[in-house]
Amino acid sequence: MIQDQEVLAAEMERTFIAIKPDGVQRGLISEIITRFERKGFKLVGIKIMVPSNGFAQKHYHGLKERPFFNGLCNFLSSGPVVAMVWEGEGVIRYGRKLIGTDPQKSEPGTIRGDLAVVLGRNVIHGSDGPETAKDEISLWFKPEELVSYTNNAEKWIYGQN
Ligand code: IDP
Repeated sequence: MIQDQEVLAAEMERTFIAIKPDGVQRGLISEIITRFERKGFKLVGIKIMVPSNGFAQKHYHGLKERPFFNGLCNFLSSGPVVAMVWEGEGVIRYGRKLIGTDPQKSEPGTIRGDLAVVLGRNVIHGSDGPETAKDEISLWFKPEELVSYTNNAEKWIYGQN
């Protein structure tokens, strides 16, 4: 039974979430973690690091042609970032909902709606789809840095089959 739960946990959807340097400097780490945790998602990886500019360029490689690319990479590498992997049913899509979009267009209640004002300082990153999630998780984390475990609250979050 415990083994089944472990297998289930290992197969659950995962997404990459990063608290950007502005979020860290503004003291928003616990606020942001709380929103994901309270929803019922499970933290399976976390570290704090200052990414190099080259690393930031790898992370944002899809935006290389955009005019704001250099500024964005300089910003991401300007200070500590909290890199995380969150797990749960629908976590990629719903994580984006928790995050919001452009701070000016995001509803109150979302992270960017509540905690950010401009596009270039939007405090948080979240993978935008399953492929990106996979790529970003493997860029930021070694497999052994991710922990598969059963959280006792899961049976209350998902119900029992
Ligand atoms: P997302 O983070 O909401 O998925 P993307 O379009 O993937 O948004 O852009 C990545 C990041 O680039 C954004 O989070 C934001 O920090 C930055 N960015 C996007 N558009 C602009 C812009 O027009 N000016 C400055 N920065 C931008």
